[in-house]
Amino acid sequence: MIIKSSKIQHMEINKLLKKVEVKIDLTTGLMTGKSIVLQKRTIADLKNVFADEKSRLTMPQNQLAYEVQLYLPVLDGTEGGLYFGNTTIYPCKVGNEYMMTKGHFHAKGDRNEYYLCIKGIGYLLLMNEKRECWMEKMTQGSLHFIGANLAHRVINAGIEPLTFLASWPADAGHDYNTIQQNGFSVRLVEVNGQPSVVEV
Ligand code: PAN
Ligand code: ZN
Repeated sequence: MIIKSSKIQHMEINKLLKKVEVKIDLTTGLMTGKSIVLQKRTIADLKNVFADEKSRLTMPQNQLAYEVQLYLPVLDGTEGGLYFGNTTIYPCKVGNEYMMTKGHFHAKGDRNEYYLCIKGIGYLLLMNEKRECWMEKMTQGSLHFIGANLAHRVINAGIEPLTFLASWPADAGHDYNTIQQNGFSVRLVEVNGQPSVVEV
């Protein structure tokens, strides 16, 4: 409907409005919307991720380690496309090692990514192709830019779930094999109740 006010013609805003597909609760990081994909990683899925494989095998194999919500509005591999997601890592240790994501390089090494911490306490572990590692502390509101050719993994070093949002190019792809075979060159373990780095 066209509303006439003085000489300017106004159009009802509803004519142009399209439904927002996804909403994010910024207090929890949870995403809602019809096109959200859910990925769950259990203890069983994390074979050879932790140093203490024996301890992992004694844990309930169906225990949830972390889960990911994904919004994938374009086809996988679309050049110029962007993806968005969240990850929640539940607090737990395997042996004395903190719960963490598998970690990966992007298959297209020059594709970058942002992580934004919503809640919890942990570390973003980064590793370059020379296997040099460094970390950034993740706390509510911390923003992390993951540059080219960096493997990335998030470690929950707290006692609450750690949730972060992420956005990355739709054609980045995920190389899990390199980390599955060689791991990162450092691990984060708990010693006397405190996080401590072990070189591998
Ligand atoms: C993230 C990760 C997510 C889970 O969306 O995929 O946090 O970690 P893993 O993929 O290492 O299991 C991302 O980095 N996408 O590129
Ligand atoms: Zn990534």
